[in-house]
Amino acid sequence: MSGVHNIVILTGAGVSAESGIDTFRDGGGLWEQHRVEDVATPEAFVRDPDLVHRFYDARRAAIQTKQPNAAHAALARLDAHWPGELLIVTQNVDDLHERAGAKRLIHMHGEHLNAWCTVCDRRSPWTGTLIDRPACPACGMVGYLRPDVVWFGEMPYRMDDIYRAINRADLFVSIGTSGAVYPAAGFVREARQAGARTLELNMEPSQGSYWFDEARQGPATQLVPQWVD
Ligand code: BV8
Repeated sequence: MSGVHNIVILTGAGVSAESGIDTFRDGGGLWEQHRVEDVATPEAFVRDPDLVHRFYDARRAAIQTKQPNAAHAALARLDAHWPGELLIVTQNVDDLHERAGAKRLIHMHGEHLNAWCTVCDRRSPWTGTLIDRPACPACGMVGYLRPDVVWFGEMPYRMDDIYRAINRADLFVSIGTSGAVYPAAGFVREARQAGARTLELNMEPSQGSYWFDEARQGPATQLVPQWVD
C-alpha cells in the first residue's frame, strides 16, 4: 500500500458471515424472516417490545457461540501494525472484531453485548436476555432496558469521529456490506471527495460499487488476508 498513510475501513455483515452470523439481506438472512419495520425501529419497540426483545435476545445468544474468522484476524493484524492512522468503522453489532484483537474500532450501529437504560441513559455490558425486563445495573430501575442498537430513524454513533477520519483518509476500504443503509452507504462518496482511493471487497457488487476505484468479489476470508498481507 505504497503512498498510503491514513486508512478507513467500513465493515458490514458480510465480514461475519463465514463465522456463521446471518447477514441481513442475503437469501434467508435476518430481515428475510422479519420486516425491518417490525423489529428494527423505535416504533416497533413501542408497538411490540416482546417481538423486538425475542429478535435481539436470540441474536445476542447466537453471537456468543461464534468465533472471529480470518478476515477479522487480518484486520486486527493490520490495526496492530499500521504506523499511520487507521479506523475500522463497523456496522455490525457483534464483538468479533474486538475478539480478533482490533483496537481502533467504532460500532456505528451499537453493540449487541450492551443494554441501554431508557431511564438513566447508561449502557451496561449484557449477555443475557432482556425480554424478562431485568433491572438496570446502573440505576436499578426495572423493565427499562433496550438493546444498545441503532434502529432505523435513529442517529448512528460517533458520526463526527467517523467523518473526521474519512476526511483525512487516503484509502477507504469497504468490506462485506450491501451499501443499502445510510449514512454508511454514503461514506465512499465522502472519501472520494477527500481524495482517497477506494476499494470494495465483497461477495458480489454492492449497491454502491459504481463509486469505488476498484471492486473485488469473493469471500472475505480470502479477499481480506490477500489485501492485508
Ligand atoms: C439515520 C440495526 C439520520 C441493528 C441497522 C426514513 C426515515 C429515517 C431514516 C431514513 C428514511 N429513509 C432512509 C433513511 C435512512 C436509513 C436508511 O438508510 N434506510 C435504508 C433502508 C434506505 N438509515 C437510518 O435510519 C440510519 N439513521 O439515517 O439517522 C442521520 C443521517 C446522517 C447522519 C446522521 C444521522 C440508521 C441506520 C441503522 C439501522 N440499523 N441495524 C441490528 O439489528 O443489527 S441496519 C442493518 O443493515 C445492519 O445493522 C447493517 O449495518 C445494515 C447494512 O447491512 P449490511 O451490513 O450491508 O448487511 P447486508 O446483509 O445488507 O449485506 C451483506 C453483504 O455482505 C452483501 O453485499 C453480501 O454480498 C456480502 N457478503 C455475504 N457473505 C459474504 C459477503 N461478503 C464477503 N464475504 C462473505 N462471506
